[in-house]
Amino acid sequence: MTDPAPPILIRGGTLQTAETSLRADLLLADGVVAAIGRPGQALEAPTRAATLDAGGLLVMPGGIDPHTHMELPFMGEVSSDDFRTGTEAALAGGTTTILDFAIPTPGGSLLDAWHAWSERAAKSVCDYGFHVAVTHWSERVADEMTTLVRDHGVNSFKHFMAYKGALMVDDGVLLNSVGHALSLGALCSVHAENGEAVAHLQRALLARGITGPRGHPLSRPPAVEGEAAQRAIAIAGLLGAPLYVVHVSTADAAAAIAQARGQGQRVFGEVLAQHLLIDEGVYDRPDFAFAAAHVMSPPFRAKSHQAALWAGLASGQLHTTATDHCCFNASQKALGRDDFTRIPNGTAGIEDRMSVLWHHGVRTGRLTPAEFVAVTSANSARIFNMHPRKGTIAVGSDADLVLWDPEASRTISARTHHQRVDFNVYEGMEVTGVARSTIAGGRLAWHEGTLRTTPGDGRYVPRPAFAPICFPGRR
Ligand code: URQ
Ligand code: ZN
Ligand code: ZN
Repeated sequence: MTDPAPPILIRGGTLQTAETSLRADLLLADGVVAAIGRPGQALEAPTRAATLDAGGLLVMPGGIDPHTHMELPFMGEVSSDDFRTGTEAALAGGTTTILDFAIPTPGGSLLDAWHAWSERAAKSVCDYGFHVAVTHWSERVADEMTTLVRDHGVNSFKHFMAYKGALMVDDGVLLNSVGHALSLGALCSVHAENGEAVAHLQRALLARGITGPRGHPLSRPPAVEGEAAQRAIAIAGLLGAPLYVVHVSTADAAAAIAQARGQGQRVFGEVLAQHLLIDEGVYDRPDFAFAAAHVMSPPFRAKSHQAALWAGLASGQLHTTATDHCCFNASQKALGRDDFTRIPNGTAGIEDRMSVLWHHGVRTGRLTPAEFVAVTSANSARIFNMHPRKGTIAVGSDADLVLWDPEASRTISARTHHQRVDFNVYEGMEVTGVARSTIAGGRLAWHEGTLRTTPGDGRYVPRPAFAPICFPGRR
């Protein structure tokens, strides 16, 4: 752990949170926000303070990416960004906290997984937390969930309804796990795809000789997600438990969430920046490497689904944006050259989420700046019980900030990105909205194109359980 950073005085910026916009100076000290100036009143700089000129810039809460997979062992490979390189890329794009996933081996210990991921994440350069995956059910799983909530700052548990034979859980596991998590004041999330249907369609496509990447979306049509989302929502509703649906990619699932919310059920939806901007046409390219680079689950969809996702974010029926950053190089994706079901699933995105959402969200009028902060930071902080430590600008909040230039432009490319992967799904996209400086834990970690990080600067963020009276799921 490096020495504490000197105080930083941020002058002349516009503070933009999910609630307000304010022209004020900001003083950071000892890793937290120490003072917020009165509008138009210059804050005095203490001795030893560094000063950052934020004239013309927005000062926003650092982005929170609630869905990443650094160095994940998956489908016979390990995702290529580790916790150092992946969090460096996060900072370069204005993200200052990630929530990754500790995933037990099949039938393995959740606690062992949490310890294994904790060791891997120790080299992070920004703050991090873990959702812990439940991949089977037993009394030991229940006991370990209890220990993780009470002693390890875990308040969220993940369930994969897809990936039959690997991570997939059945309804029985979901019922047991969601019910137990509710008693602990913990929130459950689901990867909502019907894994049995996917396996069935995969077999049928391969039997017809469809082995290329085009088979991937054909084996996971929108109905596969819509059915699973409805089923998970029904199970949570039976138990009176809240639910968080990760990487909502279809109008089908978005509608299921909106309908449940309209009936008073506490369901949250997450949208990947990639699904908002990239469509299923990428699988039509004859070039295996290009199409395989886009193999992720859920797959990219027809453009009509993108409109439903944007509408969900603007209307508040979908709540967070993430990246599911889980990248594999071309040599790794080639594992599935003769069989699309063997292509490691996943794409990168952690470095570009904020810029693509500013460019395609705020500059098009789909999102206001306040809504941008809500969906890139504040809502994840609230849903996973990190607010107001994270996701806002308040005295005592972590000094996790991004100095955002709303007018600067950059062209996205694998040739220049910091993600340790040889492909960028946004390759060549010119975006307006750039992180000029990123401050993490009070340290100037990214400034004018240069990273200033030391492995281990990032800290584990324990997230307390919800008290029963205020638990978001209780009617
Ligand atoms: O399903 C996930 O979220 C992980 C395994 C990343 N891969 C993916 O294709 N989304
Ligand atoms: Zn998933
Ligand atoms: Zn994921």
